[in-house]
Amino acid sequence: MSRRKLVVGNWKMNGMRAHLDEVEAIGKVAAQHPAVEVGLCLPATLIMAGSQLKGAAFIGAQNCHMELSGAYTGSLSAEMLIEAGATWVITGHSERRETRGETNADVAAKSAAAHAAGMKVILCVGETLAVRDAGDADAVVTAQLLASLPEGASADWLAVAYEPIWAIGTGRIPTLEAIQSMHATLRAALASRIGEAQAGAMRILYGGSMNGDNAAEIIALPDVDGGLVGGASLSAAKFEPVIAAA
Ligand code: G2H
Repeated sequence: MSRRKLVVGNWKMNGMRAHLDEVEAIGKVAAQHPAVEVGLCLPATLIMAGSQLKGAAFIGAQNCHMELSGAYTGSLSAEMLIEAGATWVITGHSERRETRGETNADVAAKSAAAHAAGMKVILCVGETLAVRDAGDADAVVTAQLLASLPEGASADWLAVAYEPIWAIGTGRIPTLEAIQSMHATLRAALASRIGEAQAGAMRILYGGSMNGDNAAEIIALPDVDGGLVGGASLSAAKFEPVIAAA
């Protein structure tokens, strides 16, 4: 099964208008690597301006509400994000699951709402270090994925990101064997829910301290289809080697 590599920057709560030149530069890097699908999930305040400068990259958001409108102070709907210029959205990032109490059901509802509005989705899952050390990572992450997966999930509009929480922003990554093993486990779990063909077509990204030094060997793994990249996506100079490695 050939799956187009997908490399997406997650700027988290980083980026002011002064950093829009990096968006433009990353868009130009993306144009030099047409075999790779490249995107940047920006803070909401930069989506509209970033979408004017994005070049060959797509612009995404980092969260959306599960409703299309209503009395939800401070929230943004998928329709609003689309109008601003976002075509993808991250759901279920551990930083939201942990600090905002987002549940698997919330993640499924947000993912479904985003799809209904016309967005594509990167759905994140991952285990804590305690779970990994207890030997429960496969079971916990599989359960998290299946409980977070929206009805009708399809490789056309949904990608999964496996992000071990203990690897996020820490400079630590699992062994290559552990990454491949988890991705294969998640693909098998997807097959049990959406069938072999869809599971074989669905992209599963790795996230957690991916950078220009480690991206090539991670993305070369048979069940790794790209990366969700935080710190190393904040400038074109850091992000280019990750994109080139894909
Ligand atoms: C994991 C990743 C981006 P970083 O959260 O989603 O961040 O690459 O900084 O570990």
